[in-house]
Amino acid sequence: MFGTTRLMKAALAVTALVAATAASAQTNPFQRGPAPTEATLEATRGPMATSQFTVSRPSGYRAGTVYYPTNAGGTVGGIVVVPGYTAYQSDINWWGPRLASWGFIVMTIDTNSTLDQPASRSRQQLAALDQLATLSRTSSSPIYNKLDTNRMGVMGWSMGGGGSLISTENRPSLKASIPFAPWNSTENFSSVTVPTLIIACQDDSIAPVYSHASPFYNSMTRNPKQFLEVRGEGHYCANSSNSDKDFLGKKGVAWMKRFMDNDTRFTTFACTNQESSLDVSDFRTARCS
Ligand code: 856
Repeated sequence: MFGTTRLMKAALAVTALVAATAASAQTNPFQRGPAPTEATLEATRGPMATSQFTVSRPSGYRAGTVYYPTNAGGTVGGIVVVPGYTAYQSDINWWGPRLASWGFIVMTIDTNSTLDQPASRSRQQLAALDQLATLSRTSSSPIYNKLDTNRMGVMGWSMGGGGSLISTENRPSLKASIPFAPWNSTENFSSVTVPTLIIACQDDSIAPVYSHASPFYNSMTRNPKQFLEVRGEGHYCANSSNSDKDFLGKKGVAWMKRFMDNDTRFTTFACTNQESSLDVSDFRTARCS
């Protein structure tokens, strides 16, 4: 009664052939959205629609806002962005919709105390990543079944950038990291293997490049890495308040797409410097391809 008929077998064979053909045309299972152009990467929003919600019961950190794509066409990677000393989500939250609209689930957080140091900021960042994973397994959550919990990344400003560097030391399974204007009390991040884009602010007097971003970058010897120094700007150079976000958004999105999605359509934008020296005062990179 339940035997497979000759017709059903033929239909199954055709289905398998179509699936195999589709798979050979699309070999990267993590690819989401269209191929980028300079113009689309520099635009205020990427190709996907986004929505957002407040985390109702933050676990291990004070508060969180989740930005997510509503039409990504599959699961996406997750990123937690941490602000700096005395700072709040509003200082860094422009990254939320910018990255989400290219196909990432992004949580910006407030820390338990605004005075928390980098190591504490890292612990809170990892707790927020873990809660993102939990939310993606919770049927009542807006991100239910939308997150690929194997592909997670970190970002942070100032002491939150120092925290992001510590997070990659302690959780090498992370896929990508972008500390901006990072501050930390020690300079050696030689154990980091996670692909790391450090955004430095040339005229930073709070986390001076020569004693923070630059030595952090130079200490790393094992990972794809990049140092992008924004000319003529201070400690807030990659924050919500900056008025020149086009190339920073492009670089941030490209770095995350290349290393969290393994999407080589973004390699040129991720791995080379295409900016005018009027915008970028120093550029270094290694093992990026
Ligand atoms: C905005 C990091 C000795 O260290 C400092 O004075 C210091 C100040 C600020 C920050 C930071 O996270 O800035 C974000 O306040 C270190």
